[in-house]
Amino acid sequence: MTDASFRFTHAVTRQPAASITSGLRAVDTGTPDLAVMQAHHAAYVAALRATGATVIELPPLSAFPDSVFVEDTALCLPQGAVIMRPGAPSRLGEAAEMAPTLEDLYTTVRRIERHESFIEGGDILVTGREVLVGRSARTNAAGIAELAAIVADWGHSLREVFTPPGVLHFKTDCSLMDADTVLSTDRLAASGCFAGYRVIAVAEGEEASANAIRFNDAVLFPAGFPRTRDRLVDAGYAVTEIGNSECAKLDGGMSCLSLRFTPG
Ligand code: CIR
Repeated sequence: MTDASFRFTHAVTRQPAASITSGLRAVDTGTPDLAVMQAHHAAYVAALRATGATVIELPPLSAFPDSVFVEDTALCLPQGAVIMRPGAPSRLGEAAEMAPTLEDLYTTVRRIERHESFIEGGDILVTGREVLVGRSARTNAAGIAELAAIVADWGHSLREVFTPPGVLHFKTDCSLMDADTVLSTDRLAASGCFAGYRVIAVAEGEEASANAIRFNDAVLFPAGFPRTRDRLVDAGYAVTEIGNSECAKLDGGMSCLSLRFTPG
């Protein structure tokens, strides 16, 4: 997949709903402020657009408090999109809400559909050579097996890995920086899952900055993590810092806020 793993013509986002205050969180660190989140979200969309991409902004979905985190609803590959089955019961219906948008853009849209299968996009890292999927509290073996069969039809190899205990998603702890380079926490890299990749380590104490995105020539990175930011800048990446204080209260970050793809 090489550059196709980080160069895209399109992104889809969804504006946060007022119900975001009821979003899921592992630990309560305070209620997210909608106005601040909206300002951060606007900066995020502007940063995506600044790379030259078309960004489709979907309207708020008040029935689904976590629906701003669109990444969990689908996996978008060059050959087609796959609609997920989120493992959080309150989020299961978000996937169907995303389907029409992807059906408008893609020729091929498939679905994770078995009753026993659960999988969320936050557990999936597509690199230049493979699709890595972390088993987690949201993503189970049945969901991974169903996805593996679909992506095999499209010529991709899928490798099952593990999301660290207590970590929401695989990509809570890592990000793709280019086809062969990942940004990762030490706790995740220590599992050996990135053997053969170049790994840029998140600075100690800045683990919450591991969720970033490479999107075309930009790296969108959460504000407030200067040592990790400097490591990325020193490695030659063009870093755009985006406020993430409100999404962080709901365990969300840069990757969660968009689907990124070149429709096929
Ligand atoms: C959730 O618990 O599902 C949301 N509050 C956060 C989802 C973050 N999504 C992601 O990492 N892809």
